[in-house]
Amino acid sequence: MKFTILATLCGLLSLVAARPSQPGYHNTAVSPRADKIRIMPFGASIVENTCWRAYLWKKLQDAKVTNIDFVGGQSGPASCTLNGASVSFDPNNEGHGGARAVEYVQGGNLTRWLDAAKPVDIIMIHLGTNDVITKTSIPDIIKAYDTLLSQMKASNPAMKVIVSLLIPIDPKLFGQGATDGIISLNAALRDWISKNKLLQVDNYTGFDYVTMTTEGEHPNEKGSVFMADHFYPVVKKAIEGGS
Ligand SMILES: *[C@@H]1O[C@H](CO)[C@@H](O)[C@H](O)[C@H]1NC(C)=O
Ligand SMILES: CC(=O)N[C@H]1CO[C@H](CO)[C@@H](O)[C@@H]1O
Repeated sequence: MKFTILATLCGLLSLVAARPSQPGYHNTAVSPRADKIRIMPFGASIVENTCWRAYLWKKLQDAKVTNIDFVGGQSGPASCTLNGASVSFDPNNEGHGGARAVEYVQGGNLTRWLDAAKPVDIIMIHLGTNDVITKTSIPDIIKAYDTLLSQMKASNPAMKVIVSLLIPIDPKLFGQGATDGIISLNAALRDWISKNKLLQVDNYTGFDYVTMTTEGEHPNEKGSVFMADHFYPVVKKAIEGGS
């Protein structure tokens, strides 16, 4: 009896394993490729102007995960230092200061950028802070996320989508409404990420906007280290697979 159950289980498992890769499939590696695994950082100024990408790149290199290429038409920041030492990293990204998710959808920007960088294997997203600051409603932001996700899947159905919850912002900067808006958007994003079986990075919990940002919004060195540390296990797993 036990044996039969085990055999049945094994049969089921091999069926699951034999299925072609599905959108949002968590625990498989990106299909083996001769060239490098292409990873697009996507968002607004927190993606464009801060050093978490540099620290993430360094952590991956230090862990001998070197078969990667960060992609995108943007290139920066010009330099990043960590504990006083300069960090070398791949600066390519699609972070655009001031950008909103709803604008990206209207402009068709992401589709153009994905086309230019094709194939994108993994996308890392931190996006929506400016939508909240400009008082876009949460349902409208989530609708934009829906459209962006369909654009990613159209570009590469096997694309692994990593979505970061938004880091908090100081109410001194844009008022309590914006600070609370980030919390509401994160709650909606948690549901959306889980509904769509995407990979989540929690960059909210434990992030302190007083000590970890330069002015209440953009991560300083400490905040960028925090973000890199939180992206790292999720990105590494997406690259390598395994559970
Ligand atoms: C997005 O696309 C629109 C339409 O082409 C363009 O006007 C806008 O500048 C683009 N946004 C960014 C951040 O590149
Ligand atoms: C403290 C905290 O929130 N940790 C979470 C950070 O993000 C990773 C990836 O989503 C989670 O696994 C941690 O629990």
